[in-house]
Amino acid sequence: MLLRQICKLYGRQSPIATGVVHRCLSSEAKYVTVEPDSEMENVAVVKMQKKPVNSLCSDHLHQLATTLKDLASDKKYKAAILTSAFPGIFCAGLDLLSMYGRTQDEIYSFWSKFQQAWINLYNSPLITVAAINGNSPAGGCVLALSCDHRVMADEKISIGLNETKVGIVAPFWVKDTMLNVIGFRETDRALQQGRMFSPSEAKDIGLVDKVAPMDQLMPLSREYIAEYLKLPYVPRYLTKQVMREETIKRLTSKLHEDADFTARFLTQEQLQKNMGVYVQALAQKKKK
Ligand code: CO8
Repeated sequence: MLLRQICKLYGRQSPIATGVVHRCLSSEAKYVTVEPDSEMENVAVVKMQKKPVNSLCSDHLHQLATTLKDLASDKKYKAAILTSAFPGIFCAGLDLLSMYGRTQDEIYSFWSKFQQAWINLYNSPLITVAAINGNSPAGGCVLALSCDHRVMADEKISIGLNETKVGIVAPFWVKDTMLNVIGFRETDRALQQGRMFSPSEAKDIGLVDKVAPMDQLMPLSREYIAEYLKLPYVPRYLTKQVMREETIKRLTSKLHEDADFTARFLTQEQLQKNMGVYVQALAQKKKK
């Protein structure tokens, strides 16, 4: 109802009317799969498979969070490769329709799932590699940046935090995640511009570690994991946690404030209007 009212207010067609919203409301669908790697012991392959573009709705985020939590306590696995079941798309980021035309309570709940998925990935004791086999804007880039290592396909695809272009602002912990990988100067520039990087540009600034043909993503991910498996496992992961604990604590000490701020921020009238324009432009893209 509220969504319809908002769309009416801005003279836009409701996503509910178009049927797109229902795609994100199904709680039965399996959006994340885990399989043992076919070639390497102790390695789990975690695949996102939410059609059409792996956008991160509440269910998808929740499934990612629980998968990562389960893997962390599963003695069988020491490493995970995060990738997509759809070559060409790694992950389209947060589900825009979970932020557009929603109530503060809905956004609060959605945001809490995003926080938890990020914490479980960023803080995972496993050796984590993102095999970026497709476009990776915004939340997709956050997932990749939260892994220990990134290998990106040498295709016509891009990666980056494009929030300013969507009309929103990256939260402090997303900014920190990027900052910890590429440093202040590049993060400052990339975030303000909402810049998307080609694979080679991303490699140049250290946003990804390797660029390779699509069919080399898995072998290169395994190569990195094999090197890290030679290290003593517990000291390695404790060191990883020491390196990340301040960044994680900054969020865990204010989970509620962050979700509450986001819920209020995202429901502002002007912001919703801008997001509506963006969502509409995306929907129109195909028709052109
Ligand atoms: N959410 C929901 N639906 C999406 C999203 C998304 N993020 N991205 C694409 N879709 C939908 C499209 O609307 C389209 O729907 P339909 O089939 O009904 O027309 C369908 O997916 C396919 O999209 P495309 O035709 O565009 O597919 P392409 O393969 O040509 O392109 C891309 C794929 C590159 C992923 C392209 O769709 C794209 O650029 N999407 C937008 C991505 C984006 O801007 N994401 C930002 C999300 S915001 C976020 O993650 C913020 C994190 C921090 C927020 C801070 C808040 C305070």
